[in-house]
Amino acid sequence: MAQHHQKVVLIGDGAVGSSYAFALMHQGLAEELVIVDVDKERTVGDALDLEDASAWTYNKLVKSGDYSDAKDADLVVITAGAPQKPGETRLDLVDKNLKIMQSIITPLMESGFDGIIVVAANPVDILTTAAQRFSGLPKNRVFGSGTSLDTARLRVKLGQKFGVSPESVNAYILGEHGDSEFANFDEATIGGRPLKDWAADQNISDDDLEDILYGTAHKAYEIINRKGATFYGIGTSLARITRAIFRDEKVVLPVGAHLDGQYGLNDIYIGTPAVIGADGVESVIETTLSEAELERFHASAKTLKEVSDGGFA
Ligand code: 6V0
Repeated sequence: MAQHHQKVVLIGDGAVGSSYAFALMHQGLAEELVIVDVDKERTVGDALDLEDASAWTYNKLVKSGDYSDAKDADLVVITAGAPQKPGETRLDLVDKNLKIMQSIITPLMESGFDGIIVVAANPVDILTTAAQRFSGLPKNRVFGSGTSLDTARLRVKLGQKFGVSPESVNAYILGEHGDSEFANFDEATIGGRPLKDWAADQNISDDDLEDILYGTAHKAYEIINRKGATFYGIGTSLARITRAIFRDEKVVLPVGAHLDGQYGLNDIYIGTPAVIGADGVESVIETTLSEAELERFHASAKTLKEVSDGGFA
């Protein structure tokens, strides 16, 4: 594919944003990275720090900037927001972060920006809906990190349990990025063989798998209780998504995509596998789910709808 100057504007230079910036540098994923935050001094400091890293990694332009820099950006990644405090669920953050989202999207669109927006700030599915509605950009060009981090966590746990690389595990977390998420254990495979067959061979019961799901969904709390925030995992997931867009990979990744009838769900951003390429979400994969899994998907969507209908009514 012919390369043009690929430019990212990162909005939110906190723990998640700076981890993403660092991952981006190391993977040589963008020609230009502009960092925007209400804390301007921090972005200047981070750009200087990352500039030092560029000497040993890839020669890229990193700078502190503002919304006018988004005019010709290909991708805007939004990690700005109040983070989860110990004891707070992601949904508790909704009001605070909706206001922040509005204050970001207005100047972003005034700049003339016409690229792709990826949202990671929480509650991510709700804020992705807000980013799309406030921006008016096509739904395939606004999407969320969704269950990408959760799926990574699940694959790591299953890989450890079954003694295989996480890369060989074809399992997904679907639904809300939050407490109502679920795994497609009934349909998941490892090396093309049903995960449930692997489990039967190794005397791993459905309850054990549910424990793995619980551990996956609650891993954020485990990390937050110890170090106050989680950032390397999501920073790397965002870099993976960026690679898929910039290299037009058309790779299937779990993201927060807009559903339009898939799984019997309408007008909602929620975690599902999707094909990611230069146009953003190029298609949503309606992965096969068992009846029980589909019920969990609908319950998760209901939880989100209640919050987003309240927030946007
Ligand atoms: P942080 O370290 O407090 O950084 C947030 C940054 O946002 C700070 O630098 C703020 O100055 C900045 N900010 C706040 N308001 C604005 C604004 N109006 N415009 C521009 N910048 C602003 O938080 P952290 O980086 O830890 O988390 C950021 C967000 O990511 C939170 O909402 C987290 O809950 C969320 N996460 C999402 C994950 C996911 O899987 N999607 C995973 C982890 C965290």
